[in-house]
This record gives sequence, C-alpha cells and structure tokens, in this order.
Amino acid sequence: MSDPQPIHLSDYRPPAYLVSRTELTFDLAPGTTRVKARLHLERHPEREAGAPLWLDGEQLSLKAIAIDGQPLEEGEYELTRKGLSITGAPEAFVLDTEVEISPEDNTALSGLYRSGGMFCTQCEAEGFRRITFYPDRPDVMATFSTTVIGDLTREPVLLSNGNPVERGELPDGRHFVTWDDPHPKPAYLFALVAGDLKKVEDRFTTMSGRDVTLQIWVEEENLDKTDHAMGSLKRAMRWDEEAYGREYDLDLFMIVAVNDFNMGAMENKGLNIFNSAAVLTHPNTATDAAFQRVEGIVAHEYFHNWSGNRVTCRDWFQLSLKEGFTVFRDQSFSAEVNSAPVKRIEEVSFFRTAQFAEDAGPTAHPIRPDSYIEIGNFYTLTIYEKGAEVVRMLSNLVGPETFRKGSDLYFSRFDGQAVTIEDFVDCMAEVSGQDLEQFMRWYSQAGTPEIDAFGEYDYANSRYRLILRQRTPATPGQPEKQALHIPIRLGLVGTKSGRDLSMTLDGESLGRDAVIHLREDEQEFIFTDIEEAPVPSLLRGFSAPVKLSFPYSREDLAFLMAHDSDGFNRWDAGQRLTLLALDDLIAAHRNGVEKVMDTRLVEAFRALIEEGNDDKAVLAEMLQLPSEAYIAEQQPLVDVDAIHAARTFIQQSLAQELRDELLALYRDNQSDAAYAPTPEQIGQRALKNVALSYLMSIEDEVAIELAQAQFEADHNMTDVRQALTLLVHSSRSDIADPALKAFGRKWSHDPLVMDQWFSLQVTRPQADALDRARYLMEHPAFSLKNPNKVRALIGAFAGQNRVNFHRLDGEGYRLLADVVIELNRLNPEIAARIITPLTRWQRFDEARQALMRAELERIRGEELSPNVYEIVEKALA
Ligand code: B3K
Ligand code: ZN
Repeated sequence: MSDPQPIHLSDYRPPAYLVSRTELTFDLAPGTTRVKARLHLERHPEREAGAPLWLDGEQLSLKAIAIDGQPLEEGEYELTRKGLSITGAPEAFVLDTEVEISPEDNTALSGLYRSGGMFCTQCEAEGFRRITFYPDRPDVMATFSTTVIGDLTREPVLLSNGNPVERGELPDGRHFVTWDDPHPKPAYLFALVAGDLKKVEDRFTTMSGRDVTLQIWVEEENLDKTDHAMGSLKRAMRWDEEAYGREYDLDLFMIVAVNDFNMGAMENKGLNIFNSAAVLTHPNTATDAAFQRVEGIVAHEYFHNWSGNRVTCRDWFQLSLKEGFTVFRDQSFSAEVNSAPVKRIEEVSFFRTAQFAEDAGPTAHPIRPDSYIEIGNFYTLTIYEKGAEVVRMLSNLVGPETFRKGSDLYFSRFDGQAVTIEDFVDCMAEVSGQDLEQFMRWYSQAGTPEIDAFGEYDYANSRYRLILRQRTPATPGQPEKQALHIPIRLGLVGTKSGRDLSMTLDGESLGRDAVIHLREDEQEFIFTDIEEAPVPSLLRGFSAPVKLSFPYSREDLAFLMAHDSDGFNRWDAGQRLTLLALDDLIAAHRNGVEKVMDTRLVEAFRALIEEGNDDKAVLAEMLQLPSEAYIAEQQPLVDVDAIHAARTFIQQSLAQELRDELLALYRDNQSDAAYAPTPEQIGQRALKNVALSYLMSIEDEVAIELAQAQFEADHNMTDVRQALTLLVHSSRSDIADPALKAFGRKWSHDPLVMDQWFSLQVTRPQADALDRARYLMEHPAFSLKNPNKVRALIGAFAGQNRVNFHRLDGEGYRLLADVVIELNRLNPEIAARIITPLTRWQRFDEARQALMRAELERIRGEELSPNVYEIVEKALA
C-alpha cells in the first residue's frame, strides 16, 4: 500500500459535473443493504467539455450502472478502491447505480451503520461515499428524495431529511416511507435513521408564523430524558430569530439519540443525529455540566441550519467557515441564557489548556489549513474554538450592529451556495468599510501569538506608557510569521482609587474601557492625563486568542483580583497569582526543598470568600485552582509529579488555613430544593462542591462525613458524582469501595451513567489507576466499539490522570498505544483522536520522550489507516 497523499487547497477546482437532484432507495438489512441511486447530472458551467465524471465510492459492491437507462459495459467506466470515473458522458444525463453495503460490519461509524438495534448514518465529512457512488464534496448541492424500506417490526420508524411525502406497506412484513428535502444540500448533510424508536413531540411557531413540529426520537427507556433538549431547542430557535433574524425553513425538525457516535452530534438537514450523551439528561443521571453541554450542542446543531446548511463550505479547507462561526453563535447563545462571565471563564480556561497545546504541538495548523491527508483529523480545537475566537474578534472589531448587518448580507448573498472564508470576511469588510486584509492572517497562520507587555507610569507628566511586542512561534511548515492585527481590550486601574481611569491616547478620549490595536511587531501607546499610578488590566474578556505576559508583582495581581471592573480579568488575575505561587512550589519540589505556602494567596482567597459574589458560579470559578493540564501549559518543561505535588500542596494549605470559611461556604450552599438546571442552582452547587473538594483534600473526618452524606442523600447526579469522585480519589477505600459498588450496581443498565463510573475511577491519583483501567476494559459494560466508552475510560485516563498516564515505567503509554492499534482497525477516526496525548512528547523530560516515541514507533509499524498515519507521521517528524 502506498503512503496516503495530501490534498492541497491551492489545487481546488470545481467538479466536472453538478447534481441537481438525487433520488435514493434503501432496502435495509443489517448484513446487506441495497442502495439504488438516481442522479440528475449536468456539466459544471466552468468545466471543459470532455472532463470525466468522478464519483467517490468506498467499500461499495457495485451491482448495476446505467446512463439514461442504458446499462454500461465494463469498459465504459473505471472502478478503483476510491471511486468510479466515466469518460465521454453526455453534457446532461441521468445516472442509475445500485450497490450493496454491509451496515453491521461498519465499525468506523462513518456511512450507514448499526447502533444497537437501529440503523443510522454519519456522512460528514466523507461518509456518503460509503453509501453510494457520488461526487461527495460540499460544493455539489442537490435536492434529495429518499425512500427507506425496512422491516415493520424491527424498523417501525423510518426517517430521513425533509418532509415525509408517502408511506405504505410492502409484502413480507416490510414497509416504506419516502422523504423529500426541497433544500439543495451537499451529501454530507444526508441522514437516515431506522429502528424501534419512540418520540416526544412539541411545536414551535416561527417569527413569520410557520408552524413547526419538533420531535426527539429515543429508545423507549429514555423518553423521560428529553425535556431539557426540547426546551433548549425552542430557546435556540427563538434566539436565532432575535439575534440573527434566521428562522427555520421546514415543517418538521427531528433529533435522534444514538449510543454509538464518533462526535457530539450532526446537523443533518431536518434530522439532527445526536450522540445520546449530548441530548439525554435527567437530574438523577446527568450533571450540571452535562445539562449545559446538551443545551450548547442542541443550539449549535440547530444554528448550523443557516451557518453550514443553507450557506455551506465550498471545500473542506473552509471547515471553520461553518464551525468557527457556529461555535461563536452557540457561545453567544449560552452566554445569554446562563451566567455570561462564567461561560467566558469556562471557554477561555478550556481554550488555554487544550487549544494552546494543539497550537504548540506537532499537529498545529491554521484555522484554514493548506493541506490535509484525512479531513477527519481536522475537526480540531483550532478549527472550532480558535475559529470562534476569530469570529468574536471580527464582531468586536466592527461592533455588534455592523456584525449583524454583515451576517445578514452573508446569508442573503450566499443562500443555497457553497462558499469560502473570504466570502464571509468580505461581507464584514463591506458593511463596516474596514480594511480586514491584515486580519485575514489569523486564518492562514498557525501558532499562538505571544505578547510581551511592559508599562511605566510617568508621575511628572501624568502619562502611562505601554509597550507591546508580538511574536508568533514557528509551527510545522511555517518557520516565519507575520505580524497579526490583535485587538487588546484594556483598562488602567488606579492604584489609589481602585477604579478604571479615563484614558486619552493621541489626543483622543477612549473612555475607561477601550480597545487598542496592535498591528506591528512592536508598538508604543502613550496614555495622557492619567492622574494616578495604574495597574493595567490587559486583554479583558480575552479579547484575542494570545498569550500575554506582563511583569505583574503579586501585589498587583491581588489588587486586580479585588478591584478590576472586568470580571473575567479578576478571575485571570487570580489564576496568574496562583500560577506564580505554583512556580515556586514546583521549583521547591524539584530541588527537594521544603514547600512554603504563599500567604498572599491565602489572604486573597480569604478575601474572595469573605466578600462573596452575587454570581456564585463566578466565585466558584475564582476559588477553583487551575487544572494540572492548565498548569502544564504554562511550564517550559512539564514535570508531572512536581505539578501534581505543588497543586496538591496549595489545595491542602488553603483547606487548612480556610477550613472554617470553607465549611461555612459548604453549609450555606447546601439545599434541598428540587433540582433545576438554572444558573442560580448551578452556581450554588458549584460553590458547595468546590468547598467540599478543598475540605476533602485534607481528608478530615468532617469532610469525609459530608461527602458520604452527600453521596447517600442521592439528591441529583451533580452532587452524587462529585461526592463519589472525591471519595474514590481519597485514600479512604473503606468508604469509597462500597459506594462505588453500590453506584455501579444501581446504574448498570444506563450506559451514560456507567461512562461516568468508568471515568471517575480511572482518574484517581493513586498508583493503582492504571491497573484499574486495564481491569475495567474487561468489564461487561465496556466496549472499544463504543466511542463514548473509549473516551470515558481511555480518554479520561490518558488526558486527565497525568501522574499515572506519565508513569516512568511507560505502562500508561503502552496502554494507550495498545488501544490505538486496535482502534486503528475498528474506528480510525477515534484512534486518531485518542492518540493525542502521545503526540505531545516534546514537552516532557528525556526519559518520557523516549518512552512516548517508542510507542509511536510501535504504532507506526502497523498497517495504518490514513487517519492514524497522518497524525503519527506528524508526531514523529
Ligand atoms: N459537523 C459535525 C462534525 C462531524 C464530523 C465528523 N467527522 C458536528 C458539528 O460540528 O456540529
Ligand atoms: Zn458544528
């Protein structure tokens, strides 16, 4: 087998033929499903006569092929492992094909496959070619008619995109439904679901008065877990009307929950398919975080109906056009319906941990990559989250009202078309009159820009001088970087008044909170009429996805923590202060010196608790220590053991020093009220549980009793899971083991709860975590074929249990590599994702580097899927 070859953006050409209408008939059977396709084809106006027709097709068994009703002989087409080409076809014609596929053998979960007893599809990005021969690229948009034939008892429900137009019974206990989707769409948005499903139904009236039926289809036992998703859907539909003027465009909107799914969910036209973990919730089975995730994903997929489906991507290099924009839209929605500052803190702390790591690693790529081997590897934090940050910057640059004008223009100008990132940015430039040329570099340049800032107050002249220097480190394939246009939102906080000072720059009054624009490698900003010495509050709200450093003293940071008018930066100052204390402790640990707690940190935390906060979720975030992964991202060389020891030391010291305050915080926020996923309740639970986690870090009797009581009260999954996790992560196996057993027995029938049961065990810091992981892989509820299980057990162990994954005997790495090798055969997309922690070997000491590389080499010795091949080659380059 030859090495897979990269595809380049610069090679883009329109297809030789377009499809105006696609008619499909599926005769379903688990072993052999027959798919008939009738394609109405026409030469692309921009392509030359004689250009051959290319149809993608993989793992298809061709049974018949005809042009305008005339069967083709073998020499009249060419068939390869990748597809089929026909030379000399007419300018416009009808192509009929018939293929056989085997859904039950499809473990990659791409194309048509079986999940439990049902059939379902996943076509993005390139799954449709596993269903039938087709120009499987997003710039081919057709209307679809789909007839699904199934067994009346095994598949009483037969779903596809659009509206049902005909149904009937057939001989031998079979029946059919025909669906028609009037909106032209690329094949990646095709969907089919068939099985014994039950629905909950609701209605929504759009702003123009269209009556829409909303359905959520689930297995019968999950009918009581759909309320939150339905509520979220209705809120999202209303929000998109109000915020973007976009309304739904079919009479029916369906969501289906399936257990085996590679991603969170998929925005297929009119028939969104969801990983059950991203749609099902119940107070007894799902945590607050899960409720919020469901809300965000339901909204995200719904918002794609415009940003993705009506206006789609010309080619897969433009993926961030729909994903970055849609993430920005779902983030804006979630910020509005929840606590906005907390949402921003959560987004940024995740971004700085995970996207920064991606941008600094061997798979770093621009938001719009120049090339790829396997597009499935590019559903990344860079495309999604950094893409969203860039859209957020655009929105801030042009202002919200102009941004709305720009999005209106974009949707109306390109409705029904497949377009590029330039098309989107050009709309923003057009409505704002701004020159966004330099800004476009954000899309082509990989790596996280680093800004060094320095400031100086000139007492004599009442001036504040701020110097900003930017530099983006080299990334694979991009040794040289150009200066970016970086918007920096800032305030100058007076050290006497504790208030934002009004700022004047170049004679222009900016107000007390403003944006300055860094465009050069180095720029100086001189603020005049600054009446008192300030501490600068920089990059407020994380106004650009960059690393910014400023030589703050600990006193400065404690000051900002208490006085910054920007809630996000108050949190950030706390993080920075904690990181400085951690630096000392990490050094102490490495040098074998006694660790000493920074009293300024204790006092800052005491002040936080004493002062309180109207938004309890914000306070909970401020009291939360940065995760080990977040800390690691800030270190030049990652020393997992020192980080773990230093963080634990801070946690225990704070718990000891502030024990009474934390106990009071816990008790004050204990509540028996009926569970509701409201921002208030979520904040209260978060605060209570953060207090409990501090108290449990010193494992005193009171804390153990509180955790045990919280577990036994069995009030809601957020509290139960947190209590159980703290017990299992403690040294008190006498209490933890029976609780764990009881929980496992109680929930053995519920796969989503069992996922949590797996995760909380394999993330325990004790030395037996790896043995537990191996042991649990044999548990009857575990299966490598189910992506949720792989993430819950293997993903959680390798990603969240840093001390055990990075064991010096290399057993953690070996475990992951064993799984990657097996998954490479079963499900390459998941294999190529789960491998990520091994690809970050450059960040560790030599011994670990050698062990990690050896496992990557072992994987490279296998016959690899293009997915894993691409990642391993980059990781070892
Ligand atoms: N668009 C899908 C991504 C599916 C890709 C799988 N290879 C989910 C989403 O972003 O909404
Ligand atoms: Zn998306």
